[in-house]
Amino acid sequence: MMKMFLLCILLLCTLTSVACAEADIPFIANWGTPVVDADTDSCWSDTPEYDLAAGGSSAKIRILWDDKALYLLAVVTDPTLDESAAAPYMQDSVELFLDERCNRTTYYQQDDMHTRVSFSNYRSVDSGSESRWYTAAKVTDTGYAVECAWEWAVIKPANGHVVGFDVQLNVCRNGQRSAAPCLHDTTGLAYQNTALFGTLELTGRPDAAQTPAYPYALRLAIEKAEARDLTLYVNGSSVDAPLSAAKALAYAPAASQAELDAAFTALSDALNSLDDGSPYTPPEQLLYVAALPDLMTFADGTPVRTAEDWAKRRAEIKGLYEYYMYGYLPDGTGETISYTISDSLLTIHVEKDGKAVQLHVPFLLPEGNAPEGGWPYYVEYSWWGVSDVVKYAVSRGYAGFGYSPYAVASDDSSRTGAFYTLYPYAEHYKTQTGALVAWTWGISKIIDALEMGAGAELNINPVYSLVGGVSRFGKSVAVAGAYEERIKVVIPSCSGAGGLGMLRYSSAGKTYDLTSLGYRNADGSGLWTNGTCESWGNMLAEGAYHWYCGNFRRFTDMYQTPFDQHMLAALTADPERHMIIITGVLSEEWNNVEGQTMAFVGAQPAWDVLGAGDQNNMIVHLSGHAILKSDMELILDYCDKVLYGTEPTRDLSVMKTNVFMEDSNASILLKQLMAK
Ligand SMILES: [Ca+2]
Ligand SMILES: [Ca+2]
Ligand SMILES: [Ca+2]
Repeated sequence: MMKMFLLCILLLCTLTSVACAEADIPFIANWGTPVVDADTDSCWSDTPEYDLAAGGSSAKIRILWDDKALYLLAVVTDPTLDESAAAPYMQDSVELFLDERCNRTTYYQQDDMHTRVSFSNYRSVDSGSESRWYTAAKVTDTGYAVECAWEWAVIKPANGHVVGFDVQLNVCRNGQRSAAPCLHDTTGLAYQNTALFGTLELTGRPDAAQTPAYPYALRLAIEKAEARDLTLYVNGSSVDAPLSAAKALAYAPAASQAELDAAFTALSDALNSLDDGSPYTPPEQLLYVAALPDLMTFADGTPVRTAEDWAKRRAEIKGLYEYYMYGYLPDGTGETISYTISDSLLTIHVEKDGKAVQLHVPFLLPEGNAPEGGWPYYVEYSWWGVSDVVKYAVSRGYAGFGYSPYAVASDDSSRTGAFYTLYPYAEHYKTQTGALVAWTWGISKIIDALEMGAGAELNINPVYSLVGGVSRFGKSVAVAGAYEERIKVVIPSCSGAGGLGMLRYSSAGKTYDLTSLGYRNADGSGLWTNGTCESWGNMLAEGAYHWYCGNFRRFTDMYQTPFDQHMLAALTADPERHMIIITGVLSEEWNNVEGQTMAFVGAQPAWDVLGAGDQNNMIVHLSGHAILKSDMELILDYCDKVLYGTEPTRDLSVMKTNVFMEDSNASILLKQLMAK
């Protein structure tokens, strides 16, 4: 009998633990308001403590809440405090995950946050608003402690409220992360999937509870103000008075919430009204515009009717992108460029202001006799050397280059690499060049070297340039098309958000009939539904914001942008140039597949006004986050025709229309653009 009883208990435990994993017994946050200073207040002893341990490090985690915020205390034991890696998640740090509405979606929504703070109080935000994430940190004899506040903005919290929740400890040494234990998630994928979070129940709020005044929003605004170089602004001194008033209040124990809020508004208004001397409105002050900005209408409402008009409109649009989204490409003034060629490597030396950098670009030359003027050439962004697609181009009589952008600008928020060595990233808007443009600078240097003699030595025609890249490199190629007018054939592939995916339109959740691409789903039909697209929030988050200029992070919403990405595509339009946009569909949904078709179609009027309508093209292939060989076959047939007059063996008209433009697939917005 006893045995039977034990067996039942054992079975019950096993069953219960399975059920727990699915139903989530919530973690508990009790009611209380600590002071966020990295010291353990007495109220922390009123709430449960949870343990995290792995890789020789451990943490004791507690959570409190009040009407204004969720609070986290992590007391960490770690013998080797390390922040030598560039990526914040590779530094000793604590991460908080919250799904305020507890939707448990497999992707991040607007209410979801993922933030981090290191032992030295370096804050990073992967999702969510940095203006809601306040932290304090201190190093202790045995490790470090962090105390954090996340200001509620989405929900009105109450007893019994359950939110999605997790905490992760990043255990690091020697620039490497050796472990990342999480309170609930065991997959390490919570950064992209909120369904993996545990849950947290808010409890203990007394009926008549009063939440003390919350000073941390104001303290964050003060930090933001103090980080600015106010001498760069025409009216920099206008911040002085609201900043001093804010500092007097933010640490005053008797300050009321109304006083703190008023000081916050005054300081924020002053910061948002700083005049940097540019002709542009600060991003924070731009109005929300839901409709697509019109490509062929000047900002003052005048229509664009002629090629001359377009040249002016192009300058107007490019100025907006430089200032608000990507930053400025230096014009090369003050650079001294030389090159060396050995075997299959072009090395470009650039000196400026006493600093010197080098770019190493491997290349392959075709066999046989070059056409008059030298070989045309294809440059592909790839950190992995000369790709098979480049080799195919070489077999077709195009010199091939494998351009490695990461040496030019590191793919993280450190703003390092050859470009930033010569052009340090700083606060003035002209020095805020984002990585996509910095990578473009490397392409410019390749063309410079070919023009100044490397082309003659290698028998390459510097004018006949094709430039391609995929994914983040596809974004950079789309930008390069706008910024580097010497690129003759611009080939951005799978560029998505920040590239040629429209900002104001997302194909997420929409169903398309892909029959004409040869697709059949399990039911035998050609219907396919687009999953998640890269979100606006993702573009502004840690891991992506370095692709853009500093001003871009000041937008709160995509509807504030004074452009949309058909306007970026249109900046390539030129009687002497060509655009070939590429995207896949299956597994490419992140890239806003129909949204890229809108950029292609929406740019067409600029090509048409220049009499170059045939030079705007797009390839949609069924599957592959890549420039496929089949794409390159079409592209090179096209280039042979436009560069040398060779009749193509393939039907090039397939690049003027695609599956998303079919009547049953095109959204109303796309149909409107097609009608222009
Ligand atoms: Ca404290
Ligand atoms: Ca959510
Ligand atoms: Ca460590």
